[in-house]
Amino acid sequence: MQEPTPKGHDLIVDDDRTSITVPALKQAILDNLFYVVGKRAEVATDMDHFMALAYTVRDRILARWLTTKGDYVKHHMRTVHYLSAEFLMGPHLANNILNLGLQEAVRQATSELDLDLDLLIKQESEPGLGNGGLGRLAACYLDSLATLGVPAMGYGIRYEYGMFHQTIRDGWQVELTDYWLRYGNPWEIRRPQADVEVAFGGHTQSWRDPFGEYKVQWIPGEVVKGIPYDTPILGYRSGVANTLRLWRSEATESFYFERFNSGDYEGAVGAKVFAENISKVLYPNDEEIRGKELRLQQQYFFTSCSLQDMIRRHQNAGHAIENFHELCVVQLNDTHPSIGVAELMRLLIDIHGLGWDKAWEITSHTFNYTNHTLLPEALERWPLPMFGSLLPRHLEIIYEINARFLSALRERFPNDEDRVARMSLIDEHGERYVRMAHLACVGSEHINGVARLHTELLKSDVLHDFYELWPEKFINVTNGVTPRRWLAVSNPEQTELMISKIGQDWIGDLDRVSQLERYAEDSAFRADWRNVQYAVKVRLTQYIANTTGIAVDPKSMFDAQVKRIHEYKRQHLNLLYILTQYQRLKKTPGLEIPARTFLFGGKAAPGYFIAKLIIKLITSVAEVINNDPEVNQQLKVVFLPDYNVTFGQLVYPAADLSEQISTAGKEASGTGNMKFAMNGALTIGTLDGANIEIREAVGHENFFLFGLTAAEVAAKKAAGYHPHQIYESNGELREVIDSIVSGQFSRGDRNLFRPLVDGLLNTDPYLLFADYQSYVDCQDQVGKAYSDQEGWSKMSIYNAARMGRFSSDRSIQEYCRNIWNITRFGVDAPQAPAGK
Ligand code: GLS
Repeated sequence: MQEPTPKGHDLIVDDDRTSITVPALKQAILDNLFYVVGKRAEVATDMDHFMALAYTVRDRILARWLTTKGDYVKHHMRTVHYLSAEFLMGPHLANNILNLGLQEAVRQATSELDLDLDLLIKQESEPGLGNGGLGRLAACYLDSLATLGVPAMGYGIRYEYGMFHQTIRDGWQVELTDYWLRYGNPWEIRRPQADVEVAFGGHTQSWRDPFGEYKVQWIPGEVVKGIPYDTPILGYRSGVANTLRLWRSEATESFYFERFNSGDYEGAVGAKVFAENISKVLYPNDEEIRGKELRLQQQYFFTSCSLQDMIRRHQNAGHAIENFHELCVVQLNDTHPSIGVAELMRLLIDIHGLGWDKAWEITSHTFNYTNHTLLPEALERWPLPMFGSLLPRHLEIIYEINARFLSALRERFPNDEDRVARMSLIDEHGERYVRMAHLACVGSEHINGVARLHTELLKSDVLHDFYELWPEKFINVTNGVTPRRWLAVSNPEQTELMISKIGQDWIGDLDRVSQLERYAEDSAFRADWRNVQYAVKVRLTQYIANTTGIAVDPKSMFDAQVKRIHEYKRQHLNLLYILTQYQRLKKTPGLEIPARTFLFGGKAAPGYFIAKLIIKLITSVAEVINNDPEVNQQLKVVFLPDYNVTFGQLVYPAADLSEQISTAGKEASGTGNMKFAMNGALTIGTLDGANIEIREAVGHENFFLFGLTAAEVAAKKAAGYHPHQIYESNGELREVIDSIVSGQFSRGDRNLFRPLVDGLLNTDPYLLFADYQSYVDCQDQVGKAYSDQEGWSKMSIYNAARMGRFSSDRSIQEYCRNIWNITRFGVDAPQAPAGK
């Protein structure tokens, strides 16, 4: 079906209905409660009131949204399309209220209605449509794009079930389904008139047309429908609202009824199940692929929907298909949507009748590819037979792209068949695979890593051959995070203190946070800073008591490691230090160390046994330590279940110390490291990912550095690494390892943690033992530094004041300038009404 072209948008203005005065807001909440939710105030639940408030806020976004859309079309603006299998948006309400500038008005309106705004905000179930950093980065980027007024659209999948919920039973992770849509989603608008069809399977037919042109037709085995659901993404006080368009898969009536009517009832139901399955559930694996067919179906489904939609909108706006790449730019968020390269070729050639060369010119000037990981297990490859039976036409196109690419390569590097084999889009070593990262590299204008070290390692290692061929394609864009959600929304106490000294411009322009620096030397300000941090810690303390029953002391140092559980992130290195301290305290009761609360949070992929065992070890160590009166005044260990965006908003502001302790060369960037430091936490970390740049920005003296560098890690591995020797020679480490093996933390069971310990003793692929002593020494330094509260506060303020560079606004400006060639933004954007 045709989506109507926007018209009449200039007529839409803020009217009486969407006024932002307190009386109007109150009336709107009551109206929405009655007319949309269908409840009277006397019987309405907190959830009903949340819904009424969310609709009230959404009503105030709509005019901006429709106007923005209309303006982009009217002014023929080059538009970024951010294609991502994951968007980890987190709850919208508080963020939208902030971005609209309605914090005070909404607080007053709700309070006059006897409603507790904070309680209503907590009702929102978060759209957890992502695993971790990659999906959350996409969400931060959408916020910045709208804030900067960049014409942009996010495209992804509307998973019916998002990231699983984690509970802990008997110390183990247990996964529960995430029914995030149970109560409905007040932010999205279903747009069935803009549906598209996506084909799978079947076969192709080819022929020569009367002019001798080679033509191909794909006769699919299945066709499904993609229905878009649109969510407005409002910029911070910019008056701009971009669109996040997520696709849901449904059965096409024609396919379904044809089979039904011909008596093939099972086939009809099967087709429906096939269709609906595609957008059913998010794969809960971060940085790992398993060659699952459904995942390829998901990737092709949303990529095809999005490209068809882009072409349709381009043509509806009156533009010729030949100019597609001039107005449309696509950013591939990792390799997940990289099938788009072959799909755009198919659409341009088979559907829009262009020749190969013109289609390739358009395609190779449309796409850009962001790589997000160096882990070899995350480089996507699809077994050729599976790929060919699901996407037969795309395989043909990929063969053709490959043939042309390899022949150019042979010309450039004659007699270098090893290089040709390494770079081919098809992996021919043993079982044959399609290499998606290679498809993305060949089809993209730019390729970027997400931190300086990461980009350098892409160039020197993972994508070295492509770098040698096309050095000009490689660019670094260090990640950033939005200070709106990660400071202004999540840390109102610190925000208020900052505003009292340096005003509020930094929320929209984080470079201005540097004005805070001069207060680091002001002892009265430092006292205020500490008071604020204490209040925030009390908030988290209450949450911990309510969710885990564990009493922690807000005066103790909050030492936090929250992120996915993964061996390379080394939560177990953190544990080795905790156990070292435990042994020391047991040997020397009364040992003077500052009290510390070790906070862990994070989910393990359901099939990742060692990661799950690490969780079990954390919870087991916690049980022993927290119940040991000899140590539990100085040490506490807490595993906080179900770590997600909502919960991150509680943890980042409350941490004193941020653990960023991955093996150097493994964490592409990290973004949690930025959220912590912005909130005034100090970092203990390796020279990995963005840690390196954070350390440079905040000053070496305000960062706790330890461990091997990426180059040293590589050299050590190459020289032959023997963890067992380190175990033999390091007394403290040996005692710690022996205590785990002895069953001390597993109720006498000596086998429970054996797989973990044996892995460390025998191979230790992430070099925990090599970094152990350096980490322990550094942690001891942290302890000493914390004892000097004045000194610590100074370092904390310097951290917060020097994080301007890590705003996602800076990253997006770099993408605009260096990758997307978008310079005109914000120009025609309508302005938000003044006032708070
Ligand atoms: C990741 C990396 O592991 C993170 O270091 C990075 O910050 C993030 C966003 O670029 O991407 N890659 C991935 O597959 N999951 C991630 O979190």
